[in-house]
Amino acid sequence: MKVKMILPALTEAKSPFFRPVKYSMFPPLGLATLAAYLPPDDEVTIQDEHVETLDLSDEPDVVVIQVYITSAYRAYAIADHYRARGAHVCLGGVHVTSLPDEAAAHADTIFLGPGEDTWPAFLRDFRAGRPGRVYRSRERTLIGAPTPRRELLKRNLYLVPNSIVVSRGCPHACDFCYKTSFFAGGRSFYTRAVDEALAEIESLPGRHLYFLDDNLFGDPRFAGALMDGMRGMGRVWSAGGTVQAALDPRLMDRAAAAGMRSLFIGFETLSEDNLRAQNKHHNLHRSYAEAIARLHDLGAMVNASFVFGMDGDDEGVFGRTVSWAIEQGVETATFHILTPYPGTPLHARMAAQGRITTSDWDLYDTRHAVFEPAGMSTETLEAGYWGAYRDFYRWGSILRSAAAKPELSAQLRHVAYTGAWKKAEPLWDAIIRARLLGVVVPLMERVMGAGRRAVRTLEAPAAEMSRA
Ligand code: B12
Repeated sequence: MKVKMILPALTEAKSPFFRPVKYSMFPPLGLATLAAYLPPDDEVTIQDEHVETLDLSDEPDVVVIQVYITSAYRAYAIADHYRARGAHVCLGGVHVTSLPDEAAAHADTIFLGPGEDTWPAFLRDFRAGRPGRVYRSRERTLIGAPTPRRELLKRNLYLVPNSIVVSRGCPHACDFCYKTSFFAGGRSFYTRAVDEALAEIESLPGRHLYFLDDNLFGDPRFAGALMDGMRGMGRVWSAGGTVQAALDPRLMDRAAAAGMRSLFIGFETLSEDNLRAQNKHHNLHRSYAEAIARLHDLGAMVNASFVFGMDGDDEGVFGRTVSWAIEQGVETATFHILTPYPGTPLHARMAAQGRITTSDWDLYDTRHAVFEPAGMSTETLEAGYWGAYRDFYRWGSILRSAAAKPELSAQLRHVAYTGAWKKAEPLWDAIIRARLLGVVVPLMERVMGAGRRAVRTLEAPAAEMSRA
């Protein structure tokens, strides 16, 4: 059987917001996960429109398309194309789960929720000649799940080819998160077996990893055991975590010893009223500043994520948030405009209040205000969002933020990292367009390794002297 798997994208040709750097970051791990359920004699290919031009001239038996909200229209166009060519088209992913009726109009079969139980069930039915129309995930487990077929991914087209997930979902339930609808009807937080996760990590080439888990530390016992198992593997990695986890010294010490180099944290807002209104209770009464300081003390960088446009936000929120992040010495920040994704409690609330202003899914990219904000105009919200990026990544801000750190080596690393990441984005874009990522990324790893060794060599005598 010929199976074609596609991750469509709102591409450069269609959107002025297409950012090659951002979208060349991670390969389509979800599709590689599904491919692992196919027997070796099936012919399977994975194409990711974020990094390559799709070949739509082939004639597969089954087409699998992963649908996100901003790629939904493109996904439906590709689906219609392949249905017209006689393929059996399967649509799944976050957006299909939130709006099944919309997606069903373009599919032979739709899948709701994670695919580990539904996809093999469909394959059995399809081979038996009686595929269903809708498969809804109910049995949620990653124990014994096959390892994603990464050999189908074009590693050299990505900045971080070694992405991995060892858990799904999150123990919390914030109102704006996709989790409520995606994991409806079953467990919404579960992990792999520690030894299976470690075996997958061992199998990855290179040194750097990125855990794409929504909350790697959601189960501290699992995370602790994973960290202990990774100790001594020589890996360096980044992940997403919470303020709560960053303030857990036992867990963070073990994470740092296992090679944690940076943590993406959803601070979301500096206002406790906003946190309460969004049901993000686990951030309440916790010191953000202390969480950041502890990570810095462990040598880990912080990517702080903030959301603008919550009901308690006024026009001053942009300046306050950016200044605060700079004062804390945060290395990178990600800003978003609050986006009510269909299926979330936030969307239900805003729809009930009549505040949703558009259902053009292309605009649901966290850069556009798709609802009426309470504390400012739409224009102010959008302008403030862009202004926050501009102000946070000015050279003056980068230097001020780096100066918040006590040691010279940490200051240098801050400037080098933030500069190389944000200021050099046009250069990265050129590298990506010239298809040179596969050459440049390993080279950078070597240069960064040499840089780290040089700093250690310089710091060793200084440490000796300070002890004397
Ligand atoms: C990595 C990632 C990306 C990466 C790469 C995508 C990729 N390679 O898969 C990049 C950086 C490109 C990206 C971009 C964006 N992303 Co993104 N991304 C993620 C993230 C963090 C992890 C995805 C992942 O790898 N999960 C692990 C794998 C194993 O699971 P999975 O991909 O979900 O696949 C499983 C199921 O979904 C299902 N499945 C999926 N498709 C199909 C199809 C079939 C037929 C079947 C049977 C099953 C099935 O089976 C798989 C196995 O269980 C998710 C958050 C999350 N946890 O899902 C957000 C997420 C998917 N992204 C999101 C968004 C909003 C975006 C952006 C709009 C952000 C932006 N402002 O630009 C862009 C859109 C890009 C575009 N051009 O349109 C939202 C989507 C919301 C929505 N309602 O659609 C999410 C949920 C995060 C959030 N904010 O809540 N993203």
